[in-house]
Amino acid sequence: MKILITGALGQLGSELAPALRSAYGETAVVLSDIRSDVNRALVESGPFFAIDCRDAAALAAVVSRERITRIYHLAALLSATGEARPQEAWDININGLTSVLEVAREYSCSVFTPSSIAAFGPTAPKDHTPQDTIQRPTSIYGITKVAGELLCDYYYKRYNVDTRGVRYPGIISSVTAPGGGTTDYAVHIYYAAVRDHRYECFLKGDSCMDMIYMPDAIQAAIDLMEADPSQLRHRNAFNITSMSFTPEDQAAYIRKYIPDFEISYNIDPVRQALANSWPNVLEDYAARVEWGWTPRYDLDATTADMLSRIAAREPTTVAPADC
Ligand code: AKB
Repeated sequence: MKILITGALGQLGSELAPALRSAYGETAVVLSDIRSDVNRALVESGPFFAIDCRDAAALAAVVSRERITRIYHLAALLSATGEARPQEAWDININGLTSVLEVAREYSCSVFTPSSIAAFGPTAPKDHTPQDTIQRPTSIYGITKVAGELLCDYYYKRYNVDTRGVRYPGIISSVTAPGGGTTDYAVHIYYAAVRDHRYECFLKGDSCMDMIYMPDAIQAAIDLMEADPSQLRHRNAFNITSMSFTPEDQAAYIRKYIPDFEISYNIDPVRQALANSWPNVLEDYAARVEWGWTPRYDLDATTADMLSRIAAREPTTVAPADC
């Protein structure tokens, strides 16, 4: 097994890379990203190539030289950045994926591509959104995610490329901050809680969305790619969720550890509209049955772990997790 990660310096890639190295071996994971000026420690931790994923020739050269057999294609623009730069979002998300799929076809690689809760729109059922239901997203990011799911299925059916993916909820993590997403608030809130004991949220307090903690997000990416293909009725992409909550709910859990924590609201209409158009809570039965998806972290466990990790790096008044 030899793995290439695109977008390796982003929120998911920066934690997936070490997890894949510990699962498959230090030399088994090659990293790439359009940038090389961030996270120098990761860039210098092993083979790294500064590649724009839209450049299929550059990608093919690395895949061929490094004898890559699996690609985790994580490079993408997220929802809020997408609304600010829709043409660029289409270009990076769709043309990047197309070049990855073409290279995978030529060099017989399997491909993991994340989709998102953004692949659903306001006409999908809001609660317990089924695996297979109407997908009419209203954001450019969501449109690229639906098109990407279909494209991946097409490459599987037409060219037998082993494509698989999950619809990620908002990912909560403490290593690399997310950038340009709507669910980013759910990460920022923990940093602000530790630093300032207060947070000004850009979404309304009752905006409900699915979330997942990074260890579960990584486990899903590894387990799905290791799953027995004969058990997969769906491929692109599986609903998964660990928890579903509002900013008010999250603030209440933070108060268990930081009793004087305060939340206030200054609504960003663009991100509010995105959040309003997405599900409240996904139904993830297909992932559970077809490849054994079982999340470990709920909101309480996520909050305790996030606060203690951030507090370990910053001066803090966070109470111990068992108080
Ligand atoms: C975003 O908020 O854009 C992403 C997502 C839900 O895919 N975190």
